Amino acid sequence: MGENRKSVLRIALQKSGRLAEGSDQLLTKCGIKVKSRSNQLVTCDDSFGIEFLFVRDDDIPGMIESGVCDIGIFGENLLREYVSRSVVQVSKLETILPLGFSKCRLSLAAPKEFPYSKLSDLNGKVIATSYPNTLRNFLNASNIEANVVTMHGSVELACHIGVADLICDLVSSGATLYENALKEILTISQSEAVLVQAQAPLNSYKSKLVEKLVLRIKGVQAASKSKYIMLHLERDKIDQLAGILPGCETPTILDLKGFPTKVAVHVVSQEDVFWETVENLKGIGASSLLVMPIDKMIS
Ligand code: PRT
Ligand code: ZN
Repeated sequence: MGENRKSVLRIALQKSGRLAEGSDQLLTKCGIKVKSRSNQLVTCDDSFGIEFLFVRDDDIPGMIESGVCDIGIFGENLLREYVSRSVVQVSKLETILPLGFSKCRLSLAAPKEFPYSKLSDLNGKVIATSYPNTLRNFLNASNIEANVVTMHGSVELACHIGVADLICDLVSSGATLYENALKEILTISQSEAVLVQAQAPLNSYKSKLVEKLVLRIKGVQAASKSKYIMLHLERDKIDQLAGILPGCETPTILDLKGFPTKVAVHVVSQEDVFWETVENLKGIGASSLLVMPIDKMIS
């Protein structure tokens, strides 16, 4: 391990697939430039001191655990499967932060005609999945004896080709299940992209970089949920704002020249502002309403 490895934080990202775009977008919003991933295995952003490693998502947990890279972004589903691969379940990885994209769920699904009313209906059945460890854990915890068949891809075809009675696969919109005449019968776990590191501590230089990255990600996450709102309102209606706009306990109140009973209110709402909120604001007489996105939010 050379000097260079000590002074550059290495992050593993999925080369291409459902996690790649979300990871790039998040890092870009954090001011980190992810250089082209098309032909290169490794690129870097010198200004942040970070090196990117573009690999298949399945390789990322092992690379973090072995110290080939320091942190990585992949799905919680994969983390769960990786840490439950041994009977002892000793995790050497830990989630630093959930990232809020690539959301999906791991669900059991069966052909439409499969009679299902309770968990024990799964006893004696064959279930095909790419997540055998997670599934076995679930079955054990539920006292179900079923046979697990591992498939790497095209799991949704398993029932039709006679490999299994049910499948256990990732679902997001549900379109794949629908197209294959399958019905979702039970959700085993929810998943989203997560930022992961090894449990073993990083050197202080790298820890500081991770801290800096986490602070930026939290700033981006807080900003994406929040909105900056400006409006005009009768002064005696200010107290009613808190009931309509979550997180607006400390609005900035400004006098409006020529309108002694009215004020201009500037406020950050901690939640997205929907049309219903706007209509409720109009309901207490708000006018000149402006709802603006926030780029960064650091407390
Ligand atoms: O090549 P590499 O190994 O890196 O990629 P991959 O093919 O293993 O993974 P990829 O890119 O398909 O998914 C990466 C991660 O995205 C997964 O591990 C999940 O954390 C997350 N994710 C989010 C999903 C989905 N949504 C998803 N819908 N991963 C897979 N799917 C598949 C699912 O397996 C099924 O085939 O999409 C289909 C279902 O989608 P719907 O929308 O029809 O329900
Ligand atoms: Zn993969």
